[in-house]
Amino acid sequence: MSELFSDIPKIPYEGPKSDNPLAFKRYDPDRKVGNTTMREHLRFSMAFWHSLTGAGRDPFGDPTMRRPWDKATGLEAARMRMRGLFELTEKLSIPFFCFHDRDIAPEAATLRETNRNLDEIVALAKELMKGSPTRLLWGTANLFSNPRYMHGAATSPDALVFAHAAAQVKKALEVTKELGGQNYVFWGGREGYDTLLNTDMKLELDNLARFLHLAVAYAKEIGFTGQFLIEPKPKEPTKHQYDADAAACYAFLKEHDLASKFKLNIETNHATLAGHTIQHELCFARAHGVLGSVDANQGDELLGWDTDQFPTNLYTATFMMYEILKNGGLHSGGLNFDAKPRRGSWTERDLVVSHIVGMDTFARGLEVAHAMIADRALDRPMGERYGSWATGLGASIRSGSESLASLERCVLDSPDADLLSGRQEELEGIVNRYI
Ligand code: XLS
Ligand code: NI
Ligand code: NI
Repeated sequence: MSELFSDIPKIPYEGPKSDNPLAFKRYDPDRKVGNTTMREHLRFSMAFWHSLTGAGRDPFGDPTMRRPWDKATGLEAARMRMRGLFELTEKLSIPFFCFHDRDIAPEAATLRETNRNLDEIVALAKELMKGSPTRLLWGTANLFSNPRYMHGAATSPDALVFAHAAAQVKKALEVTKELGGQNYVFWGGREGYDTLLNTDMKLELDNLARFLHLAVAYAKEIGFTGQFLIEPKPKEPTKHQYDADAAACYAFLKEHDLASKFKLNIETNHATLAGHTIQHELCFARAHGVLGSVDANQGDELLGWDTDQFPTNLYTATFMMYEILKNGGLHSGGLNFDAKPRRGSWTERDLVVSHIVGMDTFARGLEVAHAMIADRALDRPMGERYGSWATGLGASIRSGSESLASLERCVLDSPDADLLSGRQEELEGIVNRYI
């Protein structure tokens, strides 16, 4: 089959001394870090919507990107994009991709016809997979672009819209299974509100839970065994998104008896929008056993929206990989580049270089985090800090053998504890030393 990106070579690993923009400096897929290859640690994924469908549009301007399918339309463009996906992931040694139903095939006048378009492209993807190492990390349904979802999908005030969203998820689950998807994601596109003056919050939240239960039941019915994931985001497109952050999602899942079925897909830029660091979100998810997958990108600290930039910050990547390694890896999840080149970076080469830089950034973050963990560089001071809980009184409190009265007896006549320093600057210096 002829190449679509004929100017783009297979990207080689050339090592840290290379100055070739079209080569990896850190990402060497078969190299082991600890007992695991970089490929398996990092489980990179290309986001179909940004890399194949995204065109550089913004609220003030028309598309800027030049792509091989620019002159094609409809199913023909869709076929070219799917071929482009396999070509780019193979050239970049990216083992996975992710998609929304509407990214890969055009919507038609009725759902029946739309599903037929989807089937055609899914058949093509399946065919291409036969000759390719590229696999599906996760699928999802776009429940936010079509005007019918203007007031939400599962949380729409209109029951027929809920039905439409349900039908879309049914099909998206079927095709995700068909393509061997390892996870299925719910990002609450417009599941939130713009004003409480017109919003029955209780009904909407209950409907969201009903919707997720229906999906779980259908997955069971068709034998889809992939992991379900919820992707927190606090705002945009709605003023308040119900899945605001990891803690809000976890509380919602617990409340509605869904916690055993779902984990979280955590996105860097969404954490920033929620007023958290990504490390906080990953740490919270890890602590509660729901760290499922990651949408790896980065925001701009001066902008209050989801800029979806490619991740280039070594500190952030290091802290992310630290949490991921502490989690025992990503399991069925991965690092999905939910990221797009800037509007001004319009060439095919920019698209490829963006991925290379993102992959090298995480490969370096992996090496640094792994070294810090192997040396117990942060674990040792952490152990000292919480030492009082390991034995004596702390151990006794943890085992539940103390009461307010017994604790009062311990301190009534004794001087205050001699506290240890928090040593924050020293710890930051340790991280700097490893980076
Ligand atoms: C949007 C979300 C979206 C999800 C998939 O902000 O990040 O891209 O990852 O629906
Ligand atoms: Ni995302
Ligand atoms: Ni996002």
